[in-house]
Amino acid sequence: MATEITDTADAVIIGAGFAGMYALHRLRDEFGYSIRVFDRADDVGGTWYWNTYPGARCDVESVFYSYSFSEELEQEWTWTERYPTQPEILAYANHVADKFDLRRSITFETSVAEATFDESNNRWLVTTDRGETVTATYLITAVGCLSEARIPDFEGIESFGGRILHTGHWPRDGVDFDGLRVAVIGTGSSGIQAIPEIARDAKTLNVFQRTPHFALPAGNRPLATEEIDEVKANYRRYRAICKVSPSGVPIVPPIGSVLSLPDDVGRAEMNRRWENGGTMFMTAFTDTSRNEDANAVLASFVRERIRDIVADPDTAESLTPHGYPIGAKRICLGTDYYATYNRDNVSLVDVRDNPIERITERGIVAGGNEYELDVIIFATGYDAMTGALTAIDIRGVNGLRLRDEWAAGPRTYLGIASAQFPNMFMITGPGSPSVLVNVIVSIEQHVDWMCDLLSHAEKQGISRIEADLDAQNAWVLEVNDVASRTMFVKANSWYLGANVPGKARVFMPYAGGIGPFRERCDKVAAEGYTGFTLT
Ligand code: N01
Repeated sequence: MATEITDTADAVIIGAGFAGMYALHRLRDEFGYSIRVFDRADDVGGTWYWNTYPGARCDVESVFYSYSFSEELEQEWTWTERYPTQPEILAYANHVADKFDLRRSITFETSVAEATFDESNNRWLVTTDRGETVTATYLITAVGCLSEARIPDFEGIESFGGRILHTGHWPRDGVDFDGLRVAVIGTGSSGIQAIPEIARDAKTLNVFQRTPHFALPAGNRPLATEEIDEVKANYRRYRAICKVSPSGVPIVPPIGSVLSLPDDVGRAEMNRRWENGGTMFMTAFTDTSRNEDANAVLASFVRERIRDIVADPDTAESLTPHGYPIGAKRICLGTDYYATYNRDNVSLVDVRDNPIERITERGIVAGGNEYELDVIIFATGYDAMTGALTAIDIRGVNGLRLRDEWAAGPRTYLGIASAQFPNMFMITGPGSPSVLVNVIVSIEQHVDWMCDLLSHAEKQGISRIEADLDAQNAWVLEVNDVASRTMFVKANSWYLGANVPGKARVFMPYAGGIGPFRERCDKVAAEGYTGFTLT
């Protein structure tokens, strides 16, 4: 039986987070395309819609974690804190949706289940879980890099008599922890933000830690009016810096090689940056991201701070990261994170050597002890970068399935296209810098570059845009090569898929920085979209 088509569009966009919203705005309002956007949430915001856990905040400074495409938007929105809270970012997303009238093109509470490329007419056939079937010239995935939440497959989990939560799917009406015995499993960015907040309210908090992460003080604070005014007056200059910088934010320049500087000078700089808070601690020196001896200096400074802050020496030792370079796992920013372990109601359960054995009706069993609990919070992360894409049954030419093609690791050209999946574009796909940089700068670059390509295709009467296999193979090699020269490959992390049992161990993001990536993409465009076949 022929599939009944319920709608026809120029493009289907999957996801109404920051990537989907910007792609919608450009393609609908500038190109005049007919667009259907689908999102499983009941409103815009993507990651910032779902991550409403206590303490959720971005670790990119607010004034730079924002769109640059509209000067009017820049001037009318005023951030209140150095690092924006989740409610403030979501309010910003809502403001953008209102201002550009985005919601009328978005179908909420609807997931895309399948997308199949039809070679007979070079169109995608997109099916939702609500029974819609839309054909579109282009399929644009804006599904987020950290949106497929993961709960490890612990034995007995279904028998737990209390409440189970994941930081990435937090209840919208909040959770009252007053008087409750709570566990947090996981001490990555989400856990490190949530733990101090939950500790203030819960009766007891047990933190189950497998690998200690390096946490730096965020140094969050309200923004002064003069600071806001200065940024607003100079936004064009700041945005230009963000666009060409490696990480998508203006950086405080390094002062030199830590191995060459006198010890007291290096130490003073680390102290200064630690006190100031934020990730600029990581860029204090020129050599710490490539040279392990230099990196060890930075790491041992943080280890000393942990010992200074945490009163109990055994707990301090358990919280101290060893065995991998600082920055190899995503650096975390916290507020009172280490000091939280000095509270009487907080205990660290080190499950590195004694993993969680099972979950029972009453709680968690680890190291032969049963911890009785009312709530278990999984801060256990995501099937990152690929999980949300492979969850959709995407089929390219000859019915090839994306999830099969990527079984040994994702394969893309420039993180934006994949051979044999014509007319499909991934915003912040694997192979792009996205998660290693200010993601909004990355999103704008991807969407703008894709828009230029679509405009070129339209002018040339091209109906099929496909990445070449050779170009893709070369890009995959380059992504791996760039990563192999960094510290990122020296730890288990979600960048490598290491947090998902059975997932191929491949470094997924492009570690060369957004500035160099932009140059590379611009060169491809200037040379007539080399590495693509346009027919
Ligand atoms: O997830 P994670 P996340 N038993 O994967 C542990 C972004 N983000 O949600 O390290 C016991 O980092 C796991 O242990 P280990 C940011 O990019 C940004 O915290 O694998 N423990 C780890 O401790 C970030 O990197 C912001 O040994 C288990 C934790 O769970 C990304 O999202 C805020 C386990 C997972 O850490 C993901 O962060 C929040 C098991 N079986 C998130 N399985 C900001 O902008 C996993 N773990 C500030």
